[in-house]
Amino acid sequence: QTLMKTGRGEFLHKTYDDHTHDDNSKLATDKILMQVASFLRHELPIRLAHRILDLDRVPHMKEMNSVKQVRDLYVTSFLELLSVEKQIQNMKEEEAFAAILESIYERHASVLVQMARGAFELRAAIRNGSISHDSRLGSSSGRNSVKFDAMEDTHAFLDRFYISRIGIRVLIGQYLSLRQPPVENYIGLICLKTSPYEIVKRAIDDAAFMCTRKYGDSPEVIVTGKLDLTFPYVPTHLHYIMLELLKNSMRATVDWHGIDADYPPIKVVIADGKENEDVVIKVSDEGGGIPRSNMKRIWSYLFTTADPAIQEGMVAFNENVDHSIDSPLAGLGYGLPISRSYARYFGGDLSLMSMEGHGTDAFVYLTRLGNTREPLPI
Ligand code: W6P
Repeated sequence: QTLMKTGRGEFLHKTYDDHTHDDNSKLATDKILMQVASFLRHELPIRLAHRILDLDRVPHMKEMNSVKQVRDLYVTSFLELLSVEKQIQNMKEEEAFAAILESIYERHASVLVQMARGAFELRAAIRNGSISHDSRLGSSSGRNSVKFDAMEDTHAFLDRFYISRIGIRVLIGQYLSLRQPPVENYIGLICLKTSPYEIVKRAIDDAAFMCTRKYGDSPEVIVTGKLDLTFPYVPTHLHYIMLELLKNSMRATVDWHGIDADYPPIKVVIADGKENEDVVIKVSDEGGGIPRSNMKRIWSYLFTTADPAIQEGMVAFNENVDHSIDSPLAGLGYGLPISRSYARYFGGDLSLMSMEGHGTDAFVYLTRLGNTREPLPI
């Protein structure tokens, strides 16, 4: 998004247009790629440095091996970026830089799972009392003592960490896909004509496949609203969010009504506001709802019932944007908070309204890309 908002957006558009038939297109594209590479050479070390400092400071988790390993990855990538000249001047340098970014992208693929392991260890430590829920950090009674709520502060840390990771991966992904041959209607990762209906249909198929694999059957899904709507978005992000919601709704419906029951259909509505306003997708189920006292747990990285060592049956075959098969993230209970971070990253949101004893409505708010600034953790 930074690439689109800093004036570089202009260049990115030209990459696609000029590519097509212009004789000068190769030169023009090369120049743009060198500019984008130089921008990333500047921007990425800053972002990595902020995460390294945050990792250094987070109480308890900073001592865990899984978290230390993640820190080491960040340091390695930071140093790799610093080893490159600040200005990328020719295409040989640009290619070398792209190769570095590819290896960084790969190196960080497992970070979410590693951090989840750390969070799980922390939760276990809080449960067995070796870490107290509230503790004082710094001098025990002096002015510098800071109250630390293990649950809330760790959650906030992980939220910052994951949203920052989304941003870093969007920037790298955007640059690397710009280096590929142009695809119609795409600028890098962004599809200018993302169709919520098409994505919802695919997510329904995927969720139904997983639900059937686990329960032997799956509820019907009815989609209504603006089926012909298209808007600029990153399709992989939207697919991730919709798949997560539909899996949850299907599971709740089957659990609530029992295997072999007649299931009330899940209903999806696609709507859009006035020009340049939000696109909203609602997913409604009659799966019995969530007790209000459980709503906080739904969004928590720490309060999840899942154990990283246990894989659930409803495993996604393309659950995350890393396109991994049978994602190791499945069953961690991270799907909803990560989905919300995806929505928030581009200025949208995800919220759940529940009627205990009846069902749940999930609302996905999406912004047309280009209308918002990138939210960065402080
Ligand atoms: C439920 C629990 C849930 C979470 C997310 C989306 C939908 C639903 N339905 O019962």
